Amino acid sequence: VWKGAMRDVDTDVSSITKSFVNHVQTSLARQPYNLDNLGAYQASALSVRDNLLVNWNETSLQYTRKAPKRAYYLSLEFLMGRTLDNALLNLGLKDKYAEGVEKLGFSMEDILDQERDAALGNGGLGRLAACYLDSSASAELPVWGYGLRYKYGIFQQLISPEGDQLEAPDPWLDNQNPWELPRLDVAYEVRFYGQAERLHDGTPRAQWTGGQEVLAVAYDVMIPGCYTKTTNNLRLWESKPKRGFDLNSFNAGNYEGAVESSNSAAAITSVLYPNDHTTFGKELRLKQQYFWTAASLADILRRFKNIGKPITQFPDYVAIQLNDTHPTLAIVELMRILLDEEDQPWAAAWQIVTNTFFYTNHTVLPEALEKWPVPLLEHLLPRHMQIIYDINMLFLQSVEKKFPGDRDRLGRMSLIEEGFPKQVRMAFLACIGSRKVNGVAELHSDLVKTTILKDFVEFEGISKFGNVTNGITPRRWLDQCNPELSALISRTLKVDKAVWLKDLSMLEKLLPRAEDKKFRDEWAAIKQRNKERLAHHVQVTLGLTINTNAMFDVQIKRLHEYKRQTLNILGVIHRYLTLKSMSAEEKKKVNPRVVFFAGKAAPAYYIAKLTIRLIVNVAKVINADPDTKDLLSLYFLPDYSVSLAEVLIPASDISQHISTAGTEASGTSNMKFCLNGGLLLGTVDGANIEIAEEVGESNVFFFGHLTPAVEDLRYQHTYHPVPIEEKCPALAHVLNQVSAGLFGDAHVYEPLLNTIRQGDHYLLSDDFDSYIAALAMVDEAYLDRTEWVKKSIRTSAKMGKFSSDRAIMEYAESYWNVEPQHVA
Ligand code: DL6
Repeated sequence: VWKGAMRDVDTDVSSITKSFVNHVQTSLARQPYNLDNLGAYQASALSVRDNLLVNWNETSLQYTRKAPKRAYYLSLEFLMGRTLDNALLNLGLKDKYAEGVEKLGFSMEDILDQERDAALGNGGLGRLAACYLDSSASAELPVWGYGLRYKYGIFQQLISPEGDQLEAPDPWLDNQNPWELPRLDVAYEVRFYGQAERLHDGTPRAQWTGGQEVLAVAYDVMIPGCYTKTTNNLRLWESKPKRGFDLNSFNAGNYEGAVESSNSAAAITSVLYPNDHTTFGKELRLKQQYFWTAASLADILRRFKNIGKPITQFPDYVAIQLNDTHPTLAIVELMRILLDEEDQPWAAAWQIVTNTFFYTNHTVLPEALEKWPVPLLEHLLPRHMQIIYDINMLFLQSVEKKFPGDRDRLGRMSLIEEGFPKQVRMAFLACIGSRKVNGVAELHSDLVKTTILKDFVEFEGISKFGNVTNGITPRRWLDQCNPELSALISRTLKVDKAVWLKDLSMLEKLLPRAEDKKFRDEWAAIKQRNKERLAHHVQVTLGLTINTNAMFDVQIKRLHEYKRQTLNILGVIHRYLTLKSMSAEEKKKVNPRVVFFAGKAAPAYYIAKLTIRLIVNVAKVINADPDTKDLLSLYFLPDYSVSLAEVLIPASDISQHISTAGTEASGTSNMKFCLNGGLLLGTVDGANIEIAEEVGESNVFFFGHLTPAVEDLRYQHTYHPVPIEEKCPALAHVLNQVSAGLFGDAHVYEPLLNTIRQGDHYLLSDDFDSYIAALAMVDEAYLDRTEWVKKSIRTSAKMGKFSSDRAIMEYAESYWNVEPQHVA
């Protein structure tokens, strides 16, 4: 059993209670005898933090002393969720703290429930970043994250009685955040606007002056590895005015003017943009991107300089991973520093840059590919725009050399897209400024190479383009969210969880146990208790009673047309109509099913919001229908979050991942469900494919058209449309019932239904019949409960590949060239 990451003083329960009481009296300035759960949470967090701090300091010291090559993960989103439980588990202290707080009259569960999620992300991309931090620390890799300390994270979602999504701010910092360390001593000035003048002195140098200067102040968040002393850092930047306020304006009686610039500085990190897969070209968003990349690079450079090596060796000590194109300005900023401040010739600077950065693409959807208007960039970052033009000119010259006379190609590959206004294509800039580029699942990486970056593959060669299939951390997504299953696995494998949680392929040893009735019964009983835990949660939070004898069918993710929640709800309506037409005898053979949805829609995404409204209103009708409610019920759980996912995922029998083929880059919740023994109903898309390869196709339920067919089907929709009544009568019937007002609001849903009737870009009418057939296969399979549990065990047992430990080691070895550093 690992004993390393505890301070000696805190290894026993009495030290823990002492440290708890001490924090109550000193840090919180409260009396222990009338402490509420929130106070108890804060005291526990501060006490745990003391342990983390010791390890964090030792880790930093080790990195400074040994100066290994380090990697930096730049992500505009880190969807961390709660920290206390995770920290306790990674430190191996959970049981002791539970005992300690119980002695003081508290329950660990109530304490954990007090913590607000750190929801600094929209969805998969931000949660992936959080999993990678956990895995990096657990693998003892010298990796730091860099992001923004948004005052408000992703909005809170409320659902009105009519079924409309309403958004409220998420003031997650209101109760103080015990997990962050303000580092007022670590601050950098970041400039915006102003003038850039080339020096014309025979060098590529320029001078950038004037404009607005803003301060970036560091807040550090400790990232404990699992059963190791290694505790890495996530550094989040907060924006602040450089000067408190303008004294001249204040003295002249212009009080508003006096604070204007300080307000505009503070606004930069005030809020996370709630858009997923869309870009809006907003100035504040661009300011966020530059503010964060400039501060992070300044910090990285300062650290590198402390080693005392020449700047040309920068890539030997630093690898920077760009999480999507959001941090692409870092490429230009490093060029600016190297040219204007470090006096490097252009070629040397470009050599350093292109050996430092690595770019991960997370989507091929055209609306998600970032472009910034040239006039906006010129105004906000005049020097950077000059550099982008220079990079583009030299780049196009080299393309011209390789493909002489191919003007179309030059137009396609230019960093500047023609139009009004002209726009900078950030994915192209990220690609040419990086040493390597990767997608996040096999199919997706192939699509990157054959579609959006095809010309770049032809120009730069295939070896620059790779794949790292995403992963999830088994610490949070099994041990933490499903402690009973974790304990069963440890008992069965006869090893401490410390061992298998760090080598998830060991789960394979569970495979023969699928044939062992006693094991199956235990497995099924745990699933059942997880369903009851979810039902209890829904009862307490929403006052609704859920039938835990039914199959739990779950789709939880951001609301998006490509993810096709609409297909799911139309499938539910189809099931409802079918049940309504059944005789009592027929109904006896039907599996009861409870369908859960959760997810947020971008506030301006009208069609996605209509889908939520339809789900909520279908639920009202179905759940109240005495003919069917025992066999089918439906819930939309508001305000989806990491914490809610931790309750939903272990309770699922089947989960849906039903994007139009070729649209979901990877998906990661699919991995979480399968790891927890839930089966997968999905399309042949993203990581679903690799999951099926691992667990065997007989254990997943696939349906729908394949990626190569999609383009052709869309062409048919446009040029040879067939009325839905003819093409898919079952779907037409469902749509007509909605139009006729079966779920109220006869006209409200027309814009949503018309996306299917006209154009049907996401191919619902093409996939509906096979979707219904797949649902029927799920029902059929669930009837044979023994076989179902076997499938569940086999699925979980084969999920080793999808540990984020595997993924992060691929980045470390094949991309960054970064090695583990053991902290003794
Ligand atoms: O790679 C993490 C995650 C994938 O699992 C999802 O399939 C993909 O949709 C998501 N992509 C984005 C793109 N956003 N931007 N920009 O969030 O990444």
